[in-house]
Amino acid sequence: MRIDVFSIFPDYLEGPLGLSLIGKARARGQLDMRIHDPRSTTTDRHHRVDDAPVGGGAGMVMMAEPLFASVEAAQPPRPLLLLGPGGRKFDQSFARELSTLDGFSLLCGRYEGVDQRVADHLCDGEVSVGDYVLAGGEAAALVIIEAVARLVPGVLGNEESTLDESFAAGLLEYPQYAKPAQVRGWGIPEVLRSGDHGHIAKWRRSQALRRTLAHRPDLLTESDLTESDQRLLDEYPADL
Ligand code: JCQ
Repeated sequence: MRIDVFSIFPDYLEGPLGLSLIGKARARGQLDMRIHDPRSTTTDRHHRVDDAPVGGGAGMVMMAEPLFASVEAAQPPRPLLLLGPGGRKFDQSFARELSTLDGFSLLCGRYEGVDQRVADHLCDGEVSVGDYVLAGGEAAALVIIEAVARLVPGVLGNEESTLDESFAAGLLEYPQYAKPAQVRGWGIPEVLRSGDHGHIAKWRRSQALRRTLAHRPDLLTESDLTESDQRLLDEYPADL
């Protein structure tokens, strides 16, 4: 998969994208990630990438021409998505969609925004990672790249994790424990040490359901609770 990112702060991205899962996938050649700095394709003396808003007002707007020039020079994979709070909300299903592509590209805005002609005539869409305003699109780009990269076959190196996740799709995760059995006086639910894998699976599902009902009821409308789920919630008390 090829992912191109356009940012006037390439150093913000190069650190995290060289580490861990993504860094290793890049080193193996499974991810072709290219970071472009629009400032480097400017031809004016001052390498200008932003200017005052036409019509007046505070702050600076990213100019169209340096962004067009940078994208045209790179010939990045499409879709080219602009990051900003006004876009389509990024979620796991959006991540899954992007993970099926041969590539895609991200354009990070900064300052008070980007010349509207970039959104209208250069980008293919706008994407938001949440209802808050960042100083720039770089942190949002990292969120998207990480969520997508771990879904690309071969990148995770542990295909079971995503398998389990899709089984429990739409629910929060069940609680996990590692040894030792006692940490500062706190133990581990007995069922997990029982060796009864049927019992363990049911307990985990009941916990995932309970957590989702408590913290994210929006993920679980009443109609999604099957009869067997209802029975599990009755069978397994909150604190086993
Ligand atoms: C992304 N949720 C918030 C900030 C303007 C394109 O124009 C702008 C882009 C940004 C950076 O992105 C975000 C964001 N998802 O703030 C302002």
